[in-house]
Amino acid sequence: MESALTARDRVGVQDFVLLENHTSEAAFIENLRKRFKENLIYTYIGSVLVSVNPYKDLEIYTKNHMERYRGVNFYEVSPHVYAVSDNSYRSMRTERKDQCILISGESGAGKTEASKKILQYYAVTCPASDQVETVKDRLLQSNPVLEAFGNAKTLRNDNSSRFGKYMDIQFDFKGAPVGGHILNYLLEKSRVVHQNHGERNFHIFYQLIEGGEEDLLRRLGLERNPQQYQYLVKGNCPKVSSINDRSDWKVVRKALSVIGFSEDEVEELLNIIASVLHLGNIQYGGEDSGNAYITTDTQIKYLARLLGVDGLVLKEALTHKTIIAKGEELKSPLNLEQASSARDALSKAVYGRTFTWLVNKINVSLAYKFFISAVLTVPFIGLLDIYGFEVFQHNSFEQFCINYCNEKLQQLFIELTLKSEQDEYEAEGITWEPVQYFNNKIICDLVEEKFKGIISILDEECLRPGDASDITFLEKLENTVGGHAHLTTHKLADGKTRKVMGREEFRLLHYAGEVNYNVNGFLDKNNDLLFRNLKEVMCMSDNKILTQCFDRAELKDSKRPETAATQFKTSLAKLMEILMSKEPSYVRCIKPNDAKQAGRFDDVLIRHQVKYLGLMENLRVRRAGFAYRRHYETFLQRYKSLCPETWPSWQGKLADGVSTLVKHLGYKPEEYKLGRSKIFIRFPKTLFATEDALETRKHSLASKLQSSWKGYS
Ligand code: AOV
Ligand code: MG
Repeated sequence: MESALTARDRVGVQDFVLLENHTSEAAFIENLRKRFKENLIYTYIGSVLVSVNPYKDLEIYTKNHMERYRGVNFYEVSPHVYAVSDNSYRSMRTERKDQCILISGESGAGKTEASKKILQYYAVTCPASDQVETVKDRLLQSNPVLEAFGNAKTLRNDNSSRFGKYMDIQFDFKGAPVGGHILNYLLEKSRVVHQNHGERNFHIFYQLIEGGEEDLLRRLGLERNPQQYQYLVKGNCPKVSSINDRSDWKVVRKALSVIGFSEDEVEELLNIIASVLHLGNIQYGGEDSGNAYITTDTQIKYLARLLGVDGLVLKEALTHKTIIAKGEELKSPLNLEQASSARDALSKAVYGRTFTWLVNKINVSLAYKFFISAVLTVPFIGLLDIYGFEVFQHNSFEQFCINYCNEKLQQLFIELTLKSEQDEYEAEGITWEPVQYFNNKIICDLVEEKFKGIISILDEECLRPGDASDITFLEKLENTVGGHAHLTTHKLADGKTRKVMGREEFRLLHYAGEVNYNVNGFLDKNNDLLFRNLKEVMCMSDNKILTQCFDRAELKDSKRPETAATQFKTSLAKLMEILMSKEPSYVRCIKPNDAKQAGRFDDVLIRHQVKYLGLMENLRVRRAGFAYRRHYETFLQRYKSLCPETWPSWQGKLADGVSTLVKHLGYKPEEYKLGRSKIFIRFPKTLFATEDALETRKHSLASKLQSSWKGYS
């Protein structure tokens, strides 16, 4: 009977730590299910927020909700992404330590939505001034722009992020957001020229075609029908029911002006977008083995005008290649296949570089104008929203990079929550029953290790002259790391072959599951080369964006650029360093079903995510562990005024001071432990009570002071 149920039976517990049977995965899932049914999508594991995508709009993101979480301690209100936002904000303010909020989960789990909610929370609740209003607007408006150019419909998510994003929000001494900076990671450029069945190209193309004004489309030489464009028909999916390209276009146009793009810049940006579509419609004639020639002159005419280049030179560059050998320029004609891939390489390069330009431009607009070198350091809150782990029927180089990125993030989570936490107890001499967990470092190493890692082997094949191909790369993988526990190829150690796997595939056993990668295209995508003469044409362009994207200096530089995977590896390593230097908070997103449907809680799918996200281990460490820890000095400094023996200063050993202080505050022995250099506090409520006592003392001091002032007047 419903009425006989206690609230706990019906809605579950809001912190898994309170779960009676905390070691049972079934109980964990049951708790998630109960809450999900009641539209309670958020639950804590200590300070980690677990979020289940509701796939419907919930009335929990209003201004009233934001107010409810503002300045309130974590556990006094129901779990919410706003509570995490507020907690990070207050830690940044009180401890003056940079924060970061790491949002993870597989594709479609709700990472991007969560990051937007966090940004909105800061925009609404943080103090403001005129200048700050502009910054807030720009921060918020950078989202629709980057999503238009960097997100697309995939089979997993109608608005899937196809680039990784790390955004720093800077705050001034009053706690007002005053600037921001975005780092972007490896855009999935191949989508510009090819989409799998049921997927789309980047949103911006459809927005422009559906929403662009008549005279704009006329000027760009575009028709209002995505089916006309080769680059938009591959997935056979021009319309998506959850997306309104026409109204999104208006949002993006407005956002571009708010961020500070001039009309000229917008015009040049759209010229580039239209040019990519025209490039895609260039067709070639000629036999497979013979020389290719262009059969579609209209496109060349539009391209020449939109990009401000000489049509003939462009035509020549799209059918020939030039290389410099022994200081001499050699030109040779391309066959049909080569010419098509040269055209596609140009489209990808133009789009990819324009995307980077866009991010830089947004960064200029977000830059904190009063930032004066290191003298005036401003605290940051970083928000990480990357592409989630993904598995398709056909997985290629892009999935390999995306899933590798997720391995790195999982590794960071393990390092910071499971490993370092337990290491610290040990270092501090706190007795502790270790919790076992799967450490995915072994997979990260398999991918990125020097010489023996998959990326190294791939690079080696990319640099090897002669007969190197995707297949020789696979063979090298087989020979070098074939016996690795997390890698399988179709060849067995005894020389026989495995039937379950394609001849061109290798399989990685990722932390989140098995993925078969088809090596077809790995070398080309990793090389990411553009023929010299195509670069030259772009350098000659009148388009001001392109002249910034294609620098003449690049033509003189004979050094081979780093491969795509190695660049990615290096930028991820830098990202990890940035994140390690900040105080992290976590949002762990879970996808409830594969059908993108509201109200459906798929047990198998959810259990799998709970497992690979390491949530049970996280809970175990949390249950047995301590919610807070502070160095003796910091703790004493902050709370010494609450005890007559430690105020105004403690002369003895720090540990003794802290011991005296907490005894005076009435801490019970089970509530805390004293380590070598830190005090460990088991429950948040203990620290909150101490914080409240401090507040009360401050207030009473302030009112005493006020009344004594009144006495003078
Ligand atoms: P992702 O960022 O984790 O996937 P999104 O944040 O784009 O996933 O979420 C996918 C879709 O789920 C959104 O477009 C919404 O329709 C819905 N959704 C997610 N969170 C919420 C929420 N809190 N309330 C209502 N609807 C939500 V990917 O970028 O593909 O890895 O790479
Ligand atoms: Mg996303």
